[in-house]
Amino acid sequence: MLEKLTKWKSSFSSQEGTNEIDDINVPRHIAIIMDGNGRWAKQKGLPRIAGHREGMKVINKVVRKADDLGVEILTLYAFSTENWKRPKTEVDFLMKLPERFLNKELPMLMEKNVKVRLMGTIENLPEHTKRAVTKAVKDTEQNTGLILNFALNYGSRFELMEAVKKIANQIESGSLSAEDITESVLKENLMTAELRDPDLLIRTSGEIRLSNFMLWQVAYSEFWFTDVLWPDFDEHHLVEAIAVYQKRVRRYGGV
Ligand code: V07
Repeated sequence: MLEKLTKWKSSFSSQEGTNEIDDINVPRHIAIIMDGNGRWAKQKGLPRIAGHREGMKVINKVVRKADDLGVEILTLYAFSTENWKRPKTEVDFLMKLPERFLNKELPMLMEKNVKVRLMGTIENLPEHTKRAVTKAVKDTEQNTGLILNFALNYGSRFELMEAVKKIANQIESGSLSAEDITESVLKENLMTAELRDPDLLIRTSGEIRLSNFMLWQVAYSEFWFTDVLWPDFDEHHLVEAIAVYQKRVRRYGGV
């Protein structure tokens, strides 16, 4: 069998040595909980928003690397339905980040043929945020490369509740009967209807929980957790996560 290997030295790796990833078993959908921005700022004596700003810069690196490796879908948890509980000044700042990100990165996304899509409820967002994200989705609609899926004002329980409501409406209107509810009916009513489930879920900043993120979709995903704070995350960490993923899927394959 022909296996192309990419090798390089890594001094940061917990395993110390070369990180090898093979081009064949690259996870097709990677989802990331980008945690630790506030903590990063606090450790540096900076306001939390400085952490968010720094965290935004990381996305460019991760998108480029994921694209280079042939990842098909990259889902990023940008804002949860619970994040509204944060101080208003912080929420206001966060709501400016989609515009800031897109003003800077949309040319790169177009050049890389990246398709931006959203998951979450955009209705409740400030008008300026809504305008920026719907424009990005529209501008990149015809792109056929990496799907960059932003979870924005997203919560998995809300998503599941909405799916149940949609299904209930179909039953009420007579277009579906209760006996015909299958896993695929549920899947088709989720905000990820057109996407495959994540193969790999990454969470930064040392927290080992899902925090209401893609509860249905990660049923069979591999999880990779790291203590690295999101603003310190880079393409080498992404490669490390993929290398661990590949070791795990190869092990299953061997049995
Ligand atoms: C946000 C920066 C990354 C670290 C995590 C929290 C802060 C990019 C976006 C974004 C969202 C939608 C979109 C384009 C870009 C974003 C929020 C926060 C609310 F279409 N980063 N980022 N949105 N952070």
